Amino acid sequence: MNKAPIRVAVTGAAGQIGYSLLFRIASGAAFGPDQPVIIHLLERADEKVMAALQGVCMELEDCAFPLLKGLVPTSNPDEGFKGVNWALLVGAQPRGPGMERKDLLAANGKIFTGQGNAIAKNAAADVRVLVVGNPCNTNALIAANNAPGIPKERFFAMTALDENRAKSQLAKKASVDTTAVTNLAIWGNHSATMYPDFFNTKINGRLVPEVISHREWLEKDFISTVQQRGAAIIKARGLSSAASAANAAVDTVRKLVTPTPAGDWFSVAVHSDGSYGIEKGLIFSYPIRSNGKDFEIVQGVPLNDFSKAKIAATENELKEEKSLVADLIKK
Ligand code: NAX
Repeated sequence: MNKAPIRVAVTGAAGQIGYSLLFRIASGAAFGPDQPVIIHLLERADEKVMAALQGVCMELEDCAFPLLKGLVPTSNPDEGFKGVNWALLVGAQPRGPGMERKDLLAANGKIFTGQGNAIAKNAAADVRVLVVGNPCNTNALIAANNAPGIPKERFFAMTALDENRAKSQLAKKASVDTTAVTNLAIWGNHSATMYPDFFNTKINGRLVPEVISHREWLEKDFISTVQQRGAAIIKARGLSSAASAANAAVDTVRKLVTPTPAGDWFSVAVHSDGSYGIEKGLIFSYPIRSNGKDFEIVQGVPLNDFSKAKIAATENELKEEKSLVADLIKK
């Protein structure tokens, strides 16, 4: 094992997603089985929270993970992001029952301006940032616009949980393994407007509408099940998704640092370059491919009128969120 350790910051490290995510990172699930890691655990400067964070660190130590080369628990963003190659921004105020994401914008805007700044000041030159904390697209937009010197293409927001949820629903309906489902793009915002494009998704290499003939189920039940899954889990558990969200963060990192299998794509929200007519600069989920280092937005995916209308709706929501945080976005 000759690789030098990379530094990975996780914010909200004492929270429920953190409690799953940190152990998966330390085990090698995200960055690979031969990649040592030093984990920076950033939390709020609150006595109780910092005590809980110490407990998490003790448990991480007690796993004796071979790849874990250091822990940096802190409430100081400068220390939290010092020299980090990846920053996973999980910490935010989670959505509770009945709370709309727009209510969260104001509360979270401040966190992400500060963290964008601290990342720009302290992180390694190759830093990449994945925002999980909701509303994650707009939080990523705020962080990216407050991190001078870091290319905006290095900021991502997580839609892999939506992709995984959609894959599972389709696999269940078609009675196939989830691995049979490929080319599933989530378009737009990680919110109830997000569009899981089943028209271009494949099951064992065949387009979904050829395999699942129940069109009404696809256009209505499938889409709304995926869109409302987060709310359904809050209702059932009394808490928002945690282990599945951590798993999706691991999937996102792994897919960005690993070449995408030929012909396939995956979902993550990235800085829009105007592809598919989406407003430039929005953090928008697209079909993405990676060569293990850089990513590209897959071009030429056919979109019918149904898809175009859904994508326009989610784009409009992101434009609206952007307008609500306009004062936090530097020109
Ligand atoms: P928790 O409330 O369990 O944990 C959040 C943690 O963040 C807390 O420990 C809190 O002290 C910490 N925190 C708050 N402000 C901070 C700051 N400025 N710096 C560092 N730490 C800070 O929430 P959890 O269930 O872990 O969820 C975290 C975020 O993920 C929420 O915003 C949630 O809405 C979001 N999610 C995003 C998903 C996605 O697919 N993008 C899905 C799951 C989840 O809902």
